[in-house]
Amino acid sequence: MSKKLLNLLLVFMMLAVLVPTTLAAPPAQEEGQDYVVVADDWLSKLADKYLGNPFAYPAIVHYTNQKNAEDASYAEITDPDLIEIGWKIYIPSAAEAEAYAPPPPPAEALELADTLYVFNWADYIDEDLVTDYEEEFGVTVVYDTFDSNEDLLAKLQAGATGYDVIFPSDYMVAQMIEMEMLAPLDFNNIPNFANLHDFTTDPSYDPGNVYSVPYYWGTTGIGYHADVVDPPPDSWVWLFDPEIACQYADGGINMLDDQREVIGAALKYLGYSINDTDEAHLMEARDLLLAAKPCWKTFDSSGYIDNLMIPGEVVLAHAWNGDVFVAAEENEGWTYVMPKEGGIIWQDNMCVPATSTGLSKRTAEHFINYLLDAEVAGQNTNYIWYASPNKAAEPYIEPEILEDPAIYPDEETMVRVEWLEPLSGEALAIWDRVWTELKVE
Ligand code: N2P
Repeated sequence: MSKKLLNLLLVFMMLAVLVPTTLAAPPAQEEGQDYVVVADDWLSKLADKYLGNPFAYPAIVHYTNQKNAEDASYAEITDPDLIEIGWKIYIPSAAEAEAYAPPPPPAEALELADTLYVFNWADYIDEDLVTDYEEEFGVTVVYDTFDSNEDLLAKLQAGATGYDVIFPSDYMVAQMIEMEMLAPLDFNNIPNFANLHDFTTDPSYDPGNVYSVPYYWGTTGIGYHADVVDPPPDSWVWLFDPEIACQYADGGINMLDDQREVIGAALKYLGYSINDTDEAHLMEARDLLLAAKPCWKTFDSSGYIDNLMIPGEVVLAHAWNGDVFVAAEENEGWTYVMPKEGGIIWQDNMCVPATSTGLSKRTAEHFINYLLDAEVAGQNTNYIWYASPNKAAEPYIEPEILEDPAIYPDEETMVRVEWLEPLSGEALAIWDRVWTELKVE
């Protein structure tokens, strides 16, 4: 054999050894198994098949660097060039691939104002929720309270223009819409609106909820301490008939510092509508109120819960239902009744004043959305004891609250209650006059 031929044979023999190695296909990939990378092209075939399609089965190809045991860690392959011969590749099973949750894309940074100015009724939020909001979103909440819808309106009209979220009741929403004081809301920023009960949305005071989102609803009636007020009241006579009311003058009677509530209750007691504008009826109500006034201790709608909590301070109160139950947590014995003549039903709302714009308005809507979160709204209800319009919150609300007909009124009570309507012009002037007389006398 010539030397040439021998060389050729040697080359063939070498090829015979090498070819099966270099041209070998990757092994049939069985799921849930490790494979050691033995050749570059084997690897690149695998990579071609699985990389670049990271979320499709069996896409999660993991590797571990076997050469450096200390550094042996599994990770999703993102770059086949990083992998070398000798590394171990793991192909997950179908179930593993399915269970694999890709990390969520980074949340789009939410830009919010540094400070949010909130104007609400007193004792009408679990303050921990405000603190939680501040901590979670890095917004400082400046929180002020008002006594009544008229107080809220007067303060805004007097130039308190810095507020971003306000909480007017039904009729005041209608009035503020009419006065162009509210901003239309961007519901893209309030997806939790979907959590609300249908019967609380699209109200007559703001058809289509263009400007308002329901916050809480309730009734106005009489709170009494059962240890002292016996028999239990069932009528407004307990507050308006001096013969009865003055028996409790020493124990203490509190009236709400709220003209629509006080005059409305007197009209109801007299058998008229809470929205009556007949001057003779209003004079009758004025006389009734003036005669009963000496029996009362205070007009207070912001601090009265605290007084109800102090034994011996107050025993009878013209009251919003939830407040009485908050007081009862501290001073057992307080309970609430809707007088047989009927009373007032209301729904309070979250609105953005027209003066809040840009990032402030965006942040106001973000805060409104936060308060509509099911868990947040549930926690809030358990704290303030008012009926929540939030259907999704119900699993988080104490059954004791959900099942209490004094908080979620039964049908028999619902037929006796009336909604307030906005007043204007001459009618409003008479109401204002009656109220002023009552307060200054
Ligand atoms: C809570 C006030 C309830 C608001 N203290 C009545 N509209």
